[in-house]
Amino acid sequence: MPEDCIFCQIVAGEIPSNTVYEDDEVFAFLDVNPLAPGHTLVIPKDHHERLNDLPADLADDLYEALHELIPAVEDAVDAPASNVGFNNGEASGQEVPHVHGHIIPRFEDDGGHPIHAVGG
Ligand code: DGP
Repeated sequence: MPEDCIFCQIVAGEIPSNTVYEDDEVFAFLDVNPLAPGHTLVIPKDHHERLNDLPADLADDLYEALHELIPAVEDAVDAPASNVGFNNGEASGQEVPHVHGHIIPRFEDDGGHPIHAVGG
């Protein structure tokens, strides 16, 4: 693991986080700067920078965790929907170069924007 990777340090327990989920391959925790209550980050434990860097079996593991976590996070904060997405590369806004999916709960009339508003 790169020594300076914040998310590797979170997986290793060297930086505290509010853990939402953990299995052998995947870790999920609350975002330190939440865009909505329950904003959760879902990451592979192994260090890979971009979503498209993941080996297929690890991508499957990540998707299976998302499949369970999306409704669980929505239920936890009583949200009817969520934005789910990955910033993939620095120019897209990826600040932490360790693959992470955002689950951002959304509420009726919360004033937020859909993902397709990027650049708009
Ligand atoms: P992105 O822009 O897609 O790379 O999102 C990175 C997210 O990671 C951002 O929403 C804030 C969050 N984040 C950064 N550092 C930490 C940390 O040390 N702990 C937690 N829980 N979240 C962090």
